[in-house]
Amino acid sequence: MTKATGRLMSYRGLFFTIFFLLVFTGPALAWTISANFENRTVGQKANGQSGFHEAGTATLYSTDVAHGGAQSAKITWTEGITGFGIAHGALNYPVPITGGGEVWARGYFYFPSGWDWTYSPVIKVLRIHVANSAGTNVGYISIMSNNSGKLVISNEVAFYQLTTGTSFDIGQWQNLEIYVKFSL
Ligand SMILES: [Ca+2]
Repeated sequence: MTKATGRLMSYRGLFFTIFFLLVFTGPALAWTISANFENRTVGQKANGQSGFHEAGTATLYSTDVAHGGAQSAKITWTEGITGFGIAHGALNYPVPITGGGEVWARGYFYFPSGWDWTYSPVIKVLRIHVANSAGTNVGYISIMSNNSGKLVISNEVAFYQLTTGTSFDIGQWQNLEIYVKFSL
């Protein structure tokens, strides 16, 4: 049996702003996690109430652009770095999702004009972490970018990865969604 241990991670952002809404429903219970990044101190790490559970050191509350309200999380990505520990935000589930459960993840992303996707091999944008019942990492269900800004759909659990013909938008908000139903 696999279960999602509750890490929804996003990487990348020369400065991109994101709004997350994560919804889970199952046969016995349902919960929603959302982050709108409102009413928090601009320039501080985008953690805590209305923010991520774990934000990177370059993931900060901002008023530069907003999808809803007045604020978003701004992730500053320095050209050439991997972004690990710096340019990410994670949300943890209150309880694991076990076999047969479902999860919907949605994020609103804004990549500003001048954004450059050049990287090898891929850039991780929106991800759901999957572990086995012992808590050992199994892989991620992801939306990623290839090095020319095409959406890559990846299921590491099933060893499946597809590069689509669809490009990420630049200079406008876009809504990315992942739905997963976990096998028994
Ligand atoms: Ca907002």
